[in-house]
Amino acid sequence: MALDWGYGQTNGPKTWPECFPDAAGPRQSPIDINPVDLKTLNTNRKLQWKYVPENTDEVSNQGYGWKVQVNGEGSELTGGPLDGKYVLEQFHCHWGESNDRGSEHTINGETFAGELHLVHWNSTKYRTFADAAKYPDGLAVLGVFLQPGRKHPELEKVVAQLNRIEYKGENAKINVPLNPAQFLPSNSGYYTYHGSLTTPPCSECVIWIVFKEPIEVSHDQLMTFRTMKSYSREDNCPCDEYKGFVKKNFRPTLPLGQREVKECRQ
Ligand code: 1SD
Ligand code: ZN
Repeated sequence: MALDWGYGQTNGPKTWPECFPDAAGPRQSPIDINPVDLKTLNTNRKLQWKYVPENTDEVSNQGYGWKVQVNGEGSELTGGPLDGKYVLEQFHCHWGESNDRGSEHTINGETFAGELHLVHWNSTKYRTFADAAKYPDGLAVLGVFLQPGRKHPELEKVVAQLNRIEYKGENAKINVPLNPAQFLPSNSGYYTYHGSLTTPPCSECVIWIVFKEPIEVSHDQLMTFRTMKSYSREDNCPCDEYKGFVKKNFRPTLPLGQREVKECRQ
């Protein structure tokens, strides 16, 4: 693959296995969640989270989207399908060219305008994020569907910085406390299954927890995502089909195979 991986014709998800063999594995994400195939999650432990709003650090342009890095100290995701404690590492979003698609997971074929991912790692068993990402129970990612509606005030704290990180490789401090708990739908059940990172290297190390209820973000917030550039300030605009904009960054769904999706009504 001559180009960096991406979401275009020549470097998109179909080409990823050439350079990242895990991408062709049996435990890939995202998947279509079919309500007919669900089993019930057998646990009496409630999924619980605690975050430190002051520990949200900076937002960066990755060339394929934005990512907010978090200092995970004091954060905690426990219970539900998880054993031990997982700490927050970062959060980011996936979106599409228009509001009718953009989520990575789909529900019975239904797509959403976007999907927010809060990426956590197992600090009970592993020493660092990078170490945890080598093991099947290393990461836990919370997925939240985005649908067009009211402006999301907490997300706006990220959106307000995007014009400062127009180009790949740029970053900006988020200078106000931001509470990631505000992204999680209240009283929502969730689906859980064993999967992978949805971007290269597509490592099969993620316990996915996908909330059933979407949250609302505004059309303008989604439009601002699409103004990000996929190349750095010193480079020429690539002549790709998106004219160098991050118009879309979702991976299409992969087969469930032998896996089970479990449902928790919480
Ligand atoms: O897309 C992200 C990627 O940016 C990176 O953050 C990775 C974690 O190292 O996670 C994937 S994802 O599976 O959370 N989409
Ligand atoms: Zn993601």
